[in-house]
Amino acid sequence: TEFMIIDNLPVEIAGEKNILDLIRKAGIELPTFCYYSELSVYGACRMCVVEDNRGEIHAACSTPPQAGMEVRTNTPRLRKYRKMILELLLSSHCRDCTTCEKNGRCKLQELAQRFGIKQVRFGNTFGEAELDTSSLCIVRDKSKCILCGDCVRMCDEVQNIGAIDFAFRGSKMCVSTAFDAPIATTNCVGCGQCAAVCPTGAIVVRNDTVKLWQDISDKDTKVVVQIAPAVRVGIGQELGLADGENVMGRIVAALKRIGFDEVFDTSTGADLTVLEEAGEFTARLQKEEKLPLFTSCCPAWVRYAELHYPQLMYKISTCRSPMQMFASVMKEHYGHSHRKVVVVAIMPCTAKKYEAARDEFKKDGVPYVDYVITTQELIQMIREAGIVFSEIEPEAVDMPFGAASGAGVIFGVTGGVTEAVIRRIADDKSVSALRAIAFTGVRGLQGVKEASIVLDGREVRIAVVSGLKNADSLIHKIRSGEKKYDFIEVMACPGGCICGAGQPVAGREGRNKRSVGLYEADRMSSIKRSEENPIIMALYDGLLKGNIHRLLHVDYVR
Ligand code: HC1
Ligand code: SF4
Repeated sequence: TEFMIIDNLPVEIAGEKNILDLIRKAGIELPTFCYYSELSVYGACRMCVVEDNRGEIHAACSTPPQAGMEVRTNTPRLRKYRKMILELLLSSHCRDCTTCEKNGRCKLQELAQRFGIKQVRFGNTFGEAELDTSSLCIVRDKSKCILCGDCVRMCDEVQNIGAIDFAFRGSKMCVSTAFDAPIATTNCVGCGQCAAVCPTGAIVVRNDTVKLWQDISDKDTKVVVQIAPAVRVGIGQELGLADGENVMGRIVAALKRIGFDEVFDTSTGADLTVLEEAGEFTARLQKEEKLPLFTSCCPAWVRYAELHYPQLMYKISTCRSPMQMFASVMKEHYGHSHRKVVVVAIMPCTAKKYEAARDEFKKDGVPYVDYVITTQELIQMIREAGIVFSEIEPEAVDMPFGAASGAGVIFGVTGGVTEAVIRRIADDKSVSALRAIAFTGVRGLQGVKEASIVLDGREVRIAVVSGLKNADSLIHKIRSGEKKYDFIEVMACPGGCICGAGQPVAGREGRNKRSVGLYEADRMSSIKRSEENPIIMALYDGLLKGNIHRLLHVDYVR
């Protein structure tokens, strides 16, 4: 074994790519703005500098570990250096912290506090706020950008989109779209992953809570809400509970206190999606046509396909996403209410804001989903209402849609949609078959997974991808003939919706916990298969009769 000496202590080198990872492994939280282990190393912010025993300074993120090397992470020189960097950043940064969307979650604010910055020795050079509010998903403000490039690398390296890049040089340098066009007019798909990695308020999730509060307090409006699968395991950490803990019951209770009239679970909508998608898939298998079937629940993926692979659109499932299926059912069900009915969806996702606004999902110009509120916005609403989340008693969702299967809950993690569909189409309905499905290869947070099952003697080949670059590479392999599949699940966010940009940001450990939390919720649920959900059966016998296409499907190909 090889060691490095970090602050006088030996630390074993175990395949770390750089000293930064090694230092963090040793329990020292070295500050960074521009380092994400999943992205390429940029080495621009210089906050992670360390000093070796000869007095030389190294950026820890871009220095590989060397056996016997000795470094210190906190010398007077390094502290001075870091303060200087922070002051320079602050001098060119709009500092309206108290009214900033990122207030309390901003890395620049956090590090300024941590390093005890009490004054900025340089004159302010920042200009006016430069807002781009063209997108329904995110808001950009160039005046808060610190040029770490995290958004640029995320958009290009993980999502294969490249909607933003560095422009100009020197003091004019900024992150920009091509020709500075409004972001909504570019090939941005709204996944929001740029906002998830942005350390400051330069890219934030669009906040739609102000108008929603008005509707909630309006006596003549009935406000019906659905909660997405991933939200229940993504919210606890910020509200005094454990990350990944399933806190669905508390969310329901909090929403009731805030004033929502009826509270439901999007997993119920997911059960509808499973039945429809499984039916569609088996029909295509029988006719051997329009294969592979691509899933359609992720609006960022659908947008990506529209922009880059229009010729593949006919292979995308015609199923509306669970959010949309459920919303259409709700609007139909409550349509006769004497009050105005507003449907809210609490989602881990920024792209759902855009999905809700698509023309396909409107009736007489009015969207089926009136508001999409992200997990982050819900946290803010809960705080604003003064609800002590860790102390409220959990409550159950309302009738008449108050049941969901475990299959519907696991939709929130990559592979979940696939597993839920396999449960539906598998010939063997035993408990052991259920367990075997979990081990086909569909579980796990890897970006690309493959599985295969046998249906009526035919091998069905399945791929599960998350991250749009992974999706793109897979499509290339299919085109070249290297790969062949029948069913492909695509989620834009690496790891699936649990890592949606509307959720509080999670590290690798947090993601694992969220994933475990959803599978645990499935294990605890008394209904495992979507077709066993009595609500779904009642819907097919009632409201959905003769309305299946109108309420549950969509034609993206025009
Ligand atoms: Fe998702 Fe879905 S799983 S898309 O990731 O199919 O957002 O959670 O609600 O619609 O159910 C998101 C999550 C969500 C839909 C479902
Ligand atoms: Fe939204 Fe989920 Fe798609 Fe991410 S993976 S863009 S959270 S639907």
